[in-house]
Amino acid sequence: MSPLPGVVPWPPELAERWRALGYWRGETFGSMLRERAAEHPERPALVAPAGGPIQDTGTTPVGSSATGAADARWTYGELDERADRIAAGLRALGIRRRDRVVVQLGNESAFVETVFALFRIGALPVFALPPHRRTEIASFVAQAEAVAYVVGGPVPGFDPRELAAEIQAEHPTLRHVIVAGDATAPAGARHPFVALDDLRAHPRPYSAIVDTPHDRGGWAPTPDEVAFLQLSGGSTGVPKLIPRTHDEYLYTLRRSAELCGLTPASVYLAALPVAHNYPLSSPGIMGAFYAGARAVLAPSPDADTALGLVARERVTITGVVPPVALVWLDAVAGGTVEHDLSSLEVLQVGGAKFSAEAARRVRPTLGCTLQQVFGMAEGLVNYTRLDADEETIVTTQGRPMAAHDELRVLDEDDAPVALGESGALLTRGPYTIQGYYRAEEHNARAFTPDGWYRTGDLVRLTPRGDLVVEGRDKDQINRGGEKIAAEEVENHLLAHPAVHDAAVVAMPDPYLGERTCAFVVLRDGVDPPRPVELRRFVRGRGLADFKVPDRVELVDAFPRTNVGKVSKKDLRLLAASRAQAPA
Ligand code: OOB
Repeated sequence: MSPLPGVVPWPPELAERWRALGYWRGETFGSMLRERAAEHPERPALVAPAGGPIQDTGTTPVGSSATGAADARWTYGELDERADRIAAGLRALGIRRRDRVVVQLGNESAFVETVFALFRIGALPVFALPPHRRTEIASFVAQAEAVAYVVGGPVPGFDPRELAAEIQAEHPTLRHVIVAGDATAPAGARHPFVALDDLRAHPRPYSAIVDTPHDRGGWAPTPDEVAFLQLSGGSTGVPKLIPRTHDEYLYTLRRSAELCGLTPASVYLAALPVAHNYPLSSPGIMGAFYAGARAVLAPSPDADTALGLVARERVTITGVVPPVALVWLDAVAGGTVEHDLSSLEVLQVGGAKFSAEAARRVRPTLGCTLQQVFGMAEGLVNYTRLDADEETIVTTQGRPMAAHDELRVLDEDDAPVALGESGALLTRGPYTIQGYYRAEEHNARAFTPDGWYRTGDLVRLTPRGDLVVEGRDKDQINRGGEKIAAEEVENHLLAHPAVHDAAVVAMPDPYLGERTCAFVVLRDGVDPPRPVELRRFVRGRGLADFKVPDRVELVDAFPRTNVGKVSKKDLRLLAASRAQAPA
C-alpha cells in the first residue's frame, strides 16, 4: 500500500536495514494484543478508575469514583474482546483504515479499549491531551482532517460535548463525536453523538467480520503503516503531528520493557496522562501490555492518590515528571502520606531536567531505584540503566535505548563539538521519525537532508557515553514537563487589540523548573490593560490552561541583539530577576 499522503516514508534501504537487524519484527498493536490474549487470557491487564478523565480528585478515595461505580479490572482476554467489539462498532459507523480520529480521554479504561479498537481497524488515533481546548482540538482536526472525535464526560468547568459540537459545526470532515459516557448532544449539534457503550454492544466482534475472504487484507493494518499521530511539544504556532508506525513503535515497547525490567509480574502505574508518549510507551502502559504485565491508571498524580494505588495494587514501576517526583519525595519524607511503598522497585523521572540534588533523595526516601528518562515524541529515548552506579543515575539523563541510535552534538555552525562540550543534539535511528505529518516546510528545518532530526536540546556526552541535558536551543518553555511553544502563546497575545508585540520566555521556578513570562509592548495611545486582563484574554481564546502565561510584564520596548532581533536571552535574564517578585 502506498504511504499515507503527508507522511515522509522510511527510505526502503533503511527499512530493510531495521528489519535485517531485528528492530522491526512485523508486529502490529492489534496482533500484539491478540497474541497476549491468546497466550494468557486470564491474566490481569488493566486496572482503571471507573470515573471520568484525569482531574484534581484529591478528595476522591481510591477504589471509588465520582459516580460511585467500581474500578475496571480487565484481563487480557477481556481487553481484547472489548477492543474487538468497539472495532466492529467503529467499522459499522463507517470509520475506515487510515481515517484519523482525535482521542481526548484521560486515565480511564475507555482510553485503552478505544485506541486498541482504532489500531485494530487501522484508523489512526490523534492523541490529544486532557487540558487541550478549542484552539488545539480545532487545529488537530483540521491538520489531520479527522473524521471522528472521542471525548469523555464533563469535568468541572469543561464539557467536552459542547466543544465537540462547536468543532463539528466548523469542520465538515468531522462526521462523528463518540462519547465515553452520556452521549446526549447539546441543543443545536449538527449530528447526534454516539455512545461508546453502543459501539461496545456491537453484536459481532471485529475479528469474526474480517475473517471473511472479502475483507482479508483490506482491513488489518500492515506493520509498516502509521499507527497513530502523536503531538510534538513544538516551537511553532501550533503543535505538529508526529506519525509513528507499528513496526518502529513496537520496537520501542519491546526495548523499553527490557531496559525498565518489566516481567509478567510487573505492575506499571500510569500517574501522568496516558495519551503522552512517556506514560504510553516508555515503557508506559503499552510496554506493560507488551510484557504481559499489568497496567494501573491513576486518576491523578497527587501523592495520596498515586501512592495509595502503589500500595493497593503492589505497583513495581511508575514514571513521573520532576515536579511530581518532588511532591512525592516531600510527602513521604514529611510523613504527610503514609502508604506501603515496599513493592516499588523503579521510579522513573523524565520529561524535564531532574536536578541531581533531588535525584539523590529518591533511593533513601522511597527505597527504590531511580531511572532518568530523556525522551521525545519524535523518537529517541534515553534511559539510565537500572544497574548503573548511583552517580551515573543521579547526574545523567541516560543513554539511547537502541545500539543503532546515532547521536551528534554540534556547535552553532553544525560542526561537531569536542567530546564533553555542550552542543545541539541531532539524532537518527530505527525509531526516530523521518518527518512531521503534512509539514514540508517545517521538516526542511527540523531535519537535515540525510535524515538527522534536530532535537532542539543542548546536551553534552560524558566520557562513558551518557547524556547530560544542558539546556535548549528551541523557542519553547518546559513547564514541569509540559511543553509550550513560545510562538503559539505570542500569537494569542498579539490577537489582543492593545498589544503591539509579545515575547514569551521561561523564568526559573523552584518547583516546576520553568514557568512562562510574557513580555508585552502595548500600542501607542491605548488604554493599558492590566496583566491579569491579558492573561484572562489568552485563556478566553480557548487553549490548554498550562499555556496561559504565569506572568505578564508590560515593557516599553524589547532588548535587541546586534542584528536587531528580539533578544530572548536578555528577556530570560530579566524574567529571572523578576521571578522573585509577586506576579
Ligand atoms: C517527552 O516527550 P516530549 O515530546 O513531550 O518532549 C521532548 C522534550 C525533549 O526534546 C527535551 O527538551 C525535554 O522534552 N525532555 C527533557 C527530559 N526528557 C524530555 N529535558 C531534560 N531532561 C529530561 N529527562 O518529554 C518524553 C517522551 C518519552 C519519554 C520521556 C519523555
